[in-house]
Amino acid sequence: MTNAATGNVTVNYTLTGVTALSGTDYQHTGGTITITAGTTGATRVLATSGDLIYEGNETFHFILSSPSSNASISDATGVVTITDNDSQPTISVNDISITE
Ligand SMILES: [Ca+2]
Ligand SMILES: [Ca+2]
Repeated sequence: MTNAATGNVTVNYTLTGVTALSGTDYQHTGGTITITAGTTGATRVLATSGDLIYEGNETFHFILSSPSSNASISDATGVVTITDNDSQPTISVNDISITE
C-alpha cells in the first residue's frame, strides 16, 4: 500500500493462468490477504510445480478484488512469471560403422 491505515485492510485475490496452468504449474487459486493496521504490505508464498520439460517461462495473473472500505485498488493485476529451469533439448546423431 502507499501508506498505512489505522485498521486492518483486507483484499481478496485470485490466480488466473495465462500460459501457466492452475493445478499443473502452480497450486494455489486465491484467498484473502490481511494487511495489518499500521503496516503497508503482506506476503504470500506461491507454490509452483516443477517439471522436466523445456517450455520457456510461463505466467499467471495475481488479481486483487473487493478491498475493505478503508482502502482502494490502484492496480489490480500483477504478472507472476515462473522461470523455466529446464534447458533446451539438443539433437545429435551417433557415428556408426556399416559392413559392405
Ligand atoms: Ca511447467
Ligand atoms: Ca519446465
